[in-house]
Amino acid sequence: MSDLRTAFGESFGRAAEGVWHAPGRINLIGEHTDYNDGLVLPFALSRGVSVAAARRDDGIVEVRSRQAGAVTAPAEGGTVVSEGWPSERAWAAYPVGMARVLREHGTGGASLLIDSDLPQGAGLSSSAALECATALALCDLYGVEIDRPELARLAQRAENEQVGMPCGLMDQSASLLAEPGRALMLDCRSGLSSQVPFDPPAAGLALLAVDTRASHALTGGEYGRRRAECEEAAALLGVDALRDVKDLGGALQRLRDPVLRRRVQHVVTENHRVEASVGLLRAGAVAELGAMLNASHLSLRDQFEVSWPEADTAVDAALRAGARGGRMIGGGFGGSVIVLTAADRAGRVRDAIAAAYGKRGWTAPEFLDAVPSAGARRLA
Ligand code: GAF
Repeated sequence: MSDLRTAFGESFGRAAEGVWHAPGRINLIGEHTDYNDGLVLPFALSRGVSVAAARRDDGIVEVRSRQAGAVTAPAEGGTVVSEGWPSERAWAAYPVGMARVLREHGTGGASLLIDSDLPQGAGLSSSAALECATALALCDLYGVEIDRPELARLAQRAENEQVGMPCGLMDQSASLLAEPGRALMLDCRSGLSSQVPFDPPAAGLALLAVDTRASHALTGGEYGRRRAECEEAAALLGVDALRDVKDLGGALQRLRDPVLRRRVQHVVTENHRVEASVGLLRAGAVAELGAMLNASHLSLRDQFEVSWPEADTAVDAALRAGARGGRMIGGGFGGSVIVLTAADRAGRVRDAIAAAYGKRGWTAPEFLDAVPSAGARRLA
């Protein structure tokens, strides 16, 4: 990180006051449940976004990225989305939007140099990592104290209001609250969370993350459409959120629209799978998680309809090669899958996925280490 500090000095011609880091995430299970007030079980990756930063007294946020470009914008003002930024500035909506939300809490302008080792569009939550690293930097620089669950809500708000992406609370919470060797069981209604031990190698297992190389962009309409369908179904069923559906059979009978029925079926059963998965992990039955991952994938593919061909092919190839389970993660329509396998079978599983891709002439997938790692923190 001394490297980023030095680069900041060279880029801005003055010293950084500190360096902050926020990780990307993998969601073990609980997909499209967060904005339904439900349950999720993500953990943080070792990769993420780092920010070197220093205050400015002119009320300006100047963000420079080692991967993207440079953008200057006022720390105070309306929403980035209403300003209609062109696509080459879109990445900067996350830190600038974060600064605008935190402005109400007493932060101000800053110069930020951003570095990321997360593949973009891989569904590993690079946007939330960018928001959370920026949020920590601004709060520390201005001595503003906000507890982490609240900061996660503010980062979600920045993405909802400033960027215009109607995401739930999962990604920001994972980035800010995760602990090494643990998955985070988060109740997205109450905001309460607990740490669940998750250590596949200790059980002779490996969790592979596979970037399917089908890039996703959730600001597109499908994610928002799913969320709207869930809200419509909840309203028709007379509940605040799909979290509150207790009698699934009865609810399905009351809904006429087959699309809404499928959405409800996914959300309700996915919440159950999160609870069951937490039970398995707490009982030390990590290998049995495989069946939960498989059920989640089928539900996301057939009921929620957010999977994509590369994900289905990767999961299918992994299972044929003897993996215990696998599923798409994140919002869908591109991004990554996870695969749980016996550690001594991991090589064979990787080869099988690569071969399935080769047969179809697709760009080779990337395999990442998925080790539950620390949440966001100050590095220097
Ligand atoms: C994306 C969103 F940002 C999350 O809030 C969550 O809804 C996820 O898709 C699906 O579970 O990552």
